[in-house]
Amino acid sequence: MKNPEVARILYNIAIYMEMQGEMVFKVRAYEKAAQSVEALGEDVNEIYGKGGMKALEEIPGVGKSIAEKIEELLKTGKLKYYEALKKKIPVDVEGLRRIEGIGPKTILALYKKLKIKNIEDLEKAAKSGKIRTLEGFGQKSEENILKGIEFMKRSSGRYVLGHILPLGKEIEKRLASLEYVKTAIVAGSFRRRKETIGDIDILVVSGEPKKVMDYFVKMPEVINVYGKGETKSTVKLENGIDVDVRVVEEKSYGAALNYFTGSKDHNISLRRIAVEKGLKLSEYGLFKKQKFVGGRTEEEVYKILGLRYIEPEIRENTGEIEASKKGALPKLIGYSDLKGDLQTQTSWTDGSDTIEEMALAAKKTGLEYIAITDHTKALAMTGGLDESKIAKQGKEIDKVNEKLEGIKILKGAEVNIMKDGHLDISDKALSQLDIVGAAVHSNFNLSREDQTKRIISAISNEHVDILFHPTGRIIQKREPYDADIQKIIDAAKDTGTVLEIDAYPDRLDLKDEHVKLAVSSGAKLCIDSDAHNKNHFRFLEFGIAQARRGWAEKKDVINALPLGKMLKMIKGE
Ligand code: DGT
Ligand code: CA
Ligand code: CA
Ligand code: ZN
Repeated sequence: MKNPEVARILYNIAIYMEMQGEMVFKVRAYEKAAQSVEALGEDVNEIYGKGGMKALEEIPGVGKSIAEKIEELLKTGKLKYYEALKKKIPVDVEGLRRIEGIGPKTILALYKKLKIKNIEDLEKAAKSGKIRTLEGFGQKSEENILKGIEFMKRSSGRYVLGHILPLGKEIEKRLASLEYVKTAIVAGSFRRRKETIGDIDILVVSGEPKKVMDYFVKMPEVINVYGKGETKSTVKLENGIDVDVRVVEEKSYGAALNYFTGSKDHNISLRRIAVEKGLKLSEYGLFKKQKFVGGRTEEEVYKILGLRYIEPEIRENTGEIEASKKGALPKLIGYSDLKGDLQTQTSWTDGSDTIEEMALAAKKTGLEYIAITDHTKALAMTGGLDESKIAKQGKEIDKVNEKLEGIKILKGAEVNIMKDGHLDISDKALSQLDIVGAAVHSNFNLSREDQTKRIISAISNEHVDILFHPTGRIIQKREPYDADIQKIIDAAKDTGTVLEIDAYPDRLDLKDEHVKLAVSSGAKLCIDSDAHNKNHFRFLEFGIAQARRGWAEKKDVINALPLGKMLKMIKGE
């Protein structure tokens, strides 16, 4: 059993526990452990193989009892405790949970009263008007359920990039290391770092395609072979995703990589330019009549077409080709340009690790500073801090700062924007902090006008430095709240508030198009991991990818600045 499956079972146990009215801290313990396992850079089997139970207990958020459960899963592929839960309440908790607004308590009520076991049952019941008759539900909640089901259907069949990236890179590495393979690279939407991907497209250069095909269809993750050809095969992996592989000749590598990276619309525009120049562009190369004129590298393809090289993340046919022609492409922020991280949570609230552990992990990632931004009191379920706890945490941060070298810890908070736009922490307490991030965590369903006003009113508070996860969407789970993003961007610029790209894999909020709007409006951005444990700093890569997709440059991102300059910028000095 691999990490995603172990994490999935731990998440499901948390849902069952919450359904049964278990204590909040127990439920959170399973969630934290699940998050941790999901974010591990290493295979949990290897961790266990090398260090046994002890090594399992060293995973952030994993204590003895959860470690024992993981051990049972790894050893037997099953968990008696989980099987018993499923038997007692035989519902598809995972599926139902994916529908917005459906929590564990609702799942239980729907099962007890209407025998609803899965999404199909739920849709039927909602369509026939049965839900509105239940106590605590109304016509509005019935409509919301149907909307939620619609949304889920539209997004299914795609995978969150951050969940697939480690596996894609691992397969790429494996293929590249074969002695008969010259190059192996994942192309497609994966290479463009789109927030969700439909499948994994791999391009291989090899003189022995047959051997590549044999190896590929026999990889341990493969559960189905749709087709195996001489130079092209497609398989399904155990986690459900499809993988295409194609072997090409060295001479066509650039053209093929360009073609299979896409996007399709970008390709179509390139082909048009080729035609205008009397050429033909295909995945085999650039041709004049029948004669090959180039295609060994992507750089060569763009050059012959009279273009500057275009980074994969912006190949969406949204102006990059014109910009390239004019020599006006942005110089995208690089994957190692960040100096700090301005949103992290610790075990003071819903994170798993201490301030010191987080700081050390950040330092190891190569960062120079982090802000500790635990939740505040209105988010009671996370144990949010009040003014006195914030002050207490500040003292603790002073102590850790004295002890550690090479990393600076900033005092911060993730304060809640209340329904009317005021904050749940006093101005006086906020004035003591280095970094104040404000965020919406409630009342997602206000009208567009009220939501916009609420957010603008919050960021107009002089103490607020950053608007965290500005639209609140969760990929494949929750739509962004309805707000006028351009107005918010303008207000952010006017008030000197920074807009966050939250790098958490299923947030990536701002979206790429919002980033582009923010950049062209002159608002400042930051890219934060939203880390809830020490392994989460690697999420920053996904946030950087999102920033690049939105054409952001280093100068647009405040945490690409060294500490002193960043603080000056954020405090408007
Ligand atoms: P996905 O998998 O839905 O996230 O998106 P992509 O972009 O990876 O699309 P996919 O896997 O269908 O195809 C990979 C690339 O192959 C795509 O980005 C561009 C190229 N391609 C696929 N179909 C066509 C086509 O009909 N015309 C052109 N010009 N290129 C295509
Ligand atoms: Ca693809
Ligand atoms: Ca494909
Ligand atoms: Zn938040």
